[in-house]
Amino acid sequence: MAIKFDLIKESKDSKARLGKITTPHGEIETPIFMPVGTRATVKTMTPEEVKDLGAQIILANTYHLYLKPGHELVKEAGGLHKFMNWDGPILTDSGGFQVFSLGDLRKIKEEGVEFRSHIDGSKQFISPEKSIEIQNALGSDIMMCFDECTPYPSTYEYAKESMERTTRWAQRCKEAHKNTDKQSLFGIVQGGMYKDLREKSAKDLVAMDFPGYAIGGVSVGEPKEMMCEILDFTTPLLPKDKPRYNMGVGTPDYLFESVIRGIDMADCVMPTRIARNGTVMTSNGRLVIRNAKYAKDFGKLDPECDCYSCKNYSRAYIRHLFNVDEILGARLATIHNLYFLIKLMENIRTAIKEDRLMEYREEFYKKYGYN
Ligand code: PRF
Ligand code: ZN
Repeated sequence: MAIKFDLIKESKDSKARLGKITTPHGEIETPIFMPVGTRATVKTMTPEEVKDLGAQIILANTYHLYLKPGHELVKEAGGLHKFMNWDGPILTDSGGFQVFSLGDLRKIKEEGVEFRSHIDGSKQFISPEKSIEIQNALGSDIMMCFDECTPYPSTYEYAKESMERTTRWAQRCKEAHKNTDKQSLFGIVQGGMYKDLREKSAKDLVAMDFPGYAIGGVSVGEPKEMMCEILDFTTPLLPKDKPRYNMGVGTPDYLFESVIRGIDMADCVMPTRIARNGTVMTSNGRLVIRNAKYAKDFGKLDPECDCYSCKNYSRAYIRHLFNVDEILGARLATIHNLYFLIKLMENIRTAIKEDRLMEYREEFYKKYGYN
């Protein structure tokens, strides 16, 4: 097996866990937040900077790298780690989610998904086997099964057919995956908002014995309480001794709610995306740096933060950069937002260690302005 998961501690007052994932490119402490580097770059950051922020693993996307520059080129470069100069662990999403986000541009068949490239409109086809071929060429440490993220809302009949196809695709992914000693393939539980479908999906995937499991198809527009209910129901169906991943989740409240329900890994484009629009997360909630009220604010983005941006630059300076469209503004805001979530997860791990996660959550929510 290419990865090893050590369960270090289970909380008494929630389902939160502390763990360690050992990959061929290093160790990951869980629960972990994974910055997103869709096209083999965490936008605006060098890999050295990403590492210095404390990131232990990054995510890249099969779909985007398949279209450009092509997985064969990345393979020729010596794999994704070498191509992008990131020597830490990498997780690749399968392309399923990205292809399904194309809406009218795609057609689902048993064999795979036919779609038109969002770049040049060319006709493309990704099957479970193709997704694995691409991810094998990229050489990521953790690969994901090719799945359908069932939309919300969906009828029971649609969610059932979609989940059953995802399970058949998972079997095909497993059979297509040859590089098992260097790359670990995770299964993805689907089933929409229907508990019996979630149960069937989890049971069938667990029988296939994947080295880790994602809970897919949540945080897709449903109310937060519904995601929590699905997580509450689904995590106990998954093996304790394997990592669990909530895909595409990254607001502080969703991270807390996932971790207390037994989730070990999460990723999201949110921190890097909102940074480029000039929005930063602080211990007192979100702040839009372009706002006129920061014109002469010579304090830090977040008074409690000690990231590179907060140590060296003021709100007034960063606001100025955004107002004159200087790219350093996006870089400094990205550094801050990634650091904020990486630090939050570090604090969450410490709180689990010290048996005070629920208290820490209350304290954080009150200050951040949730509820
Ligand atoms: N499947 C895949 N990637 C994803 C999702 C999914 O269901 C989600 C939904 N939260 C985000 N990213 N393959
Ligand atoms: Zn900061």
